[in-house]
Amino acid sequence: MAEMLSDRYAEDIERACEFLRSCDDALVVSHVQPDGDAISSTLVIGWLLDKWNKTYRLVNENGVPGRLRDLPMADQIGSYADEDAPEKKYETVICVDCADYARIGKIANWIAPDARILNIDHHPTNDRYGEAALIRHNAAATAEILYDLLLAAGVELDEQVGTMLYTGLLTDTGGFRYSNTTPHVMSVASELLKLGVEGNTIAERLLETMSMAQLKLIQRGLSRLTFTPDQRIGWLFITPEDMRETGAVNEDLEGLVNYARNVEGVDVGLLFKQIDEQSVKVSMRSSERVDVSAIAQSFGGGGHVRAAGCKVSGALDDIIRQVVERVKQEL
Ligand SMILES: [Mn+2]
Repeated sequence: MAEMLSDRYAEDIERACEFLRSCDDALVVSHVQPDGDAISSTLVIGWLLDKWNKTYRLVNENGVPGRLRDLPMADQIGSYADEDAPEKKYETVICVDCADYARIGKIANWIAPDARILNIDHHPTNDRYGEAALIRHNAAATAEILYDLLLAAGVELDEQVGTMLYTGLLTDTGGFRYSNTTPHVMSVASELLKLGVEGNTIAERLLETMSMAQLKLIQRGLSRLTFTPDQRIGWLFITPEDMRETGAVNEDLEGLVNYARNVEGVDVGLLFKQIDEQSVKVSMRSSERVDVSAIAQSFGGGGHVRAAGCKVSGALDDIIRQVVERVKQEL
């Protein structure tokens, strides 16, 4: 596996290891509304810093989504709202799974302006911010990069860190189904299973189980599913009332956009989540034909070729019209 990796990548791994070995009192942070890979990657860094007897703090703006709370060490990750601000701003920061620095959200308030930053990520739109950047665009997950890093660091893996890494791989590949499920991903997953990781239990919890609130939200979303006359673009929307009345939380929105995208013949699926009267979060999913990261970037967002997103200011109806028109231009 290692020989497939470029010299540049190997050097970046080495530099990242040096950064981690020499750091202390580090803030480990992932993006706002963290997903499985963001949480897993945060935990893996914490696990490694424990091995090396470093002090650190794990945090993100929103804390750990409910279905990820069973992960080892997950109770160590704090949220911006629930944690006390540090007395002194952090001078050393490790950002995982964050395409750009702004994606850490309000946590930026806890960080010194001249802080040393290590940036570990796999998003194609990552701009290599920070003092040290470890980026591999063709990695399926940040967790996949961290597996390479742990091997290079020469630490012995155990079931605990295996469970974290496996969770990142599983969630960012959609259960080992997306096109990013490479031979390398599968061989890493295989190594992790050998550590005793319970792949089936993790999959059951993260891919199969649904909360009642999530089901009710899907019900509402589906009742509004709309397509262009040629049925190549499909979309649905969710309002703040939907969230309130169903008792759903943000993580319950995950996968909803796929109901639009997965219909036969549809090239792009869109989910519009109204945040308030003046802003809407847009999630985009595409078939191989369309690069939604470019579309998202034109609205100030970013992401991957087949999965991207952005936040747009304006009224819901206007934004739906604008984004659908923009997608039409790409077909
Ligand atoms: Mn990721």
